[in-house]
Amino acid sequence: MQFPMGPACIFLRKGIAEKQRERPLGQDEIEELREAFLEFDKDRDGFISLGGRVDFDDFVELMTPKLLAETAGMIGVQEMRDAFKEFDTNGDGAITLGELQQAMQRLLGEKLTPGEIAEVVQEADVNGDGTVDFEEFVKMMSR
Ligand SMILES: [Ca+2]
Ligand SMILES: [Ca+2]
Repeated sequence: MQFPMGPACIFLRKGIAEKQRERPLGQDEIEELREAFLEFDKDRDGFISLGGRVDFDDFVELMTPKLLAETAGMIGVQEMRDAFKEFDTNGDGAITLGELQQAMQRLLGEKLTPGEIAEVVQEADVNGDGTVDFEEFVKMMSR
């Protein structure tokens, strides 16, 4: 049976990636854009030509979706921790079958059967204790 680890993983990643895509740009990302902008703006008049005159605000607007899409694929440790917390609702450091099922429904609108949930946990549960801890969660998400 091919289900459900692959598809489930994609759902999980998609959930996180979508959250990433909605976030505002960070200060370092703005700085990065400013540097890129200055490289284009050779005569330093505050405008660059991208098929028309573009000032820095336009440039940020233009580049933001691209930048967010790029970073959405790279899920950092902080995002992993946040995601893990969403699953581990009682905060004991382990995701149980019940918690996973609730989280899938709440976060992703996916109604998996208990059998499917059990398969997800079984696949992720490297040490075989029946729950998914943070380390196992990270491994599962990085596949
Ligand atoms: Ca828990
Ligand atoms: Ca485990």
